[in-house]
Amino acid sequence: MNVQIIIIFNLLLLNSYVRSEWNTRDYMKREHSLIKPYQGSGMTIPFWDFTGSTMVTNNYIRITPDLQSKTGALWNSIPVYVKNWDLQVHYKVHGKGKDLFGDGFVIWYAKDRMQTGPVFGNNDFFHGLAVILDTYSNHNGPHNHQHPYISAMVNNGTLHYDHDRDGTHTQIAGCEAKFRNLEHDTHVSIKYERDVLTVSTDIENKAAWKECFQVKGIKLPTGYYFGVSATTGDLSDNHDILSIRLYELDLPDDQQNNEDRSNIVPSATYFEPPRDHTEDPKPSSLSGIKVFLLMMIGCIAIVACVVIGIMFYQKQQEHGRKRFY
Ligand SMILES: *[C@@H]1O[C@H](CO)[C@@H](O)[C@H](O)[C@H]1NC(C)=O
Ligand SMILES: [Ca+2]
Repeated sequence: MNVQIIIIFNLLLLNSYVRSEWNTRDYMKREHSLIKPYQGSGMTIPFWDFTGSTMVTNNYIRITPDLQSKTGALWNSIPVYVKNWDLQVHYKVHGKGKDLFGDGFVIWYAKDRMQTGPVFGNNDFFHGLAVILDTYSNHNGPHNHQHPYISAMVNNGTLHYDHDRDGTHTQIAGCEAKFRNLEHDTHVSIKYERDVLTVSTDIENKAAWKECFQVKGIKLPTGYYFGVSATTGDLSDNHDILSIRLYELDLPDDQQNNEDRSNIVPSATYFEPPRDHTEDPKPSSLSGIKVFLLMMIGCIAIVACVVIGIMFYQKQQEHGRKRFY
């Protein structure tokens, strides 16, 4: 490649970058967004419905308060016909609990709306996408990650979200994200572009997106609804939504744009290999150090057996020789 081509190539890249930046701003879809001031006339929010413990104030929408056994939800009332989008949610999860808090909240792109159920306040066996911001680890076993944890699940109506395992068997990807009880603003971006789902966070007060995970091969139909739901149980937190912004991503030369996606079934090509399918350890479980010590003792025992065995064998040989002569 000669220098000229490289320069032209870079200019093109820069140009498309700038353009997509502009487009991102230009194509905010008001009917799928929630920005201050929230209220229209009276207690209603234009384009949004809410249910359960959800409370609308001037500065935030509180899906659950920091009280036990609360369930709330907020649902967009207009089905989404945008095919490539970026949903940016400004949220705040906070509460009195220092070590114990929960349960978290979910950002939905789902077929059914306003249905109360066991998955963070929404129905199980849903159709669509769930991005789960789980603050409480229900699974006491050996998780290989910490909470708070962000994961995604795609469901065609047949999969059960297993709360007791924090959904590890059905998640397509996830990342740890310490988004709770922060002084500064916290944001999450859920980008769905050409069947690639990218979830990014802005929780470090840097005004920049940091990728949490990216998964290819995600098929989502059009005509579903955006929503947010949250629950508290024995443990609680305030789950607040400050804004939701939906940007249409303009993709020139996109063949998919002509494809009818209204009747496809949600699907994911790649699933994370299931993690711990093992049963929960008994309460008097072996801690890591105990397991290590037991393994050490086991190793020493094996070595000792081998050494004794060899000595015994040599003794026998000596005996044999003695007898032979
Ligand atoms: C639904 O998803 C499950 C699990 O991924 C899969 O086995 C099943 O074939 C899917 N069903 C439909 C109708 O797509
Ligand atoms: Ca959990």
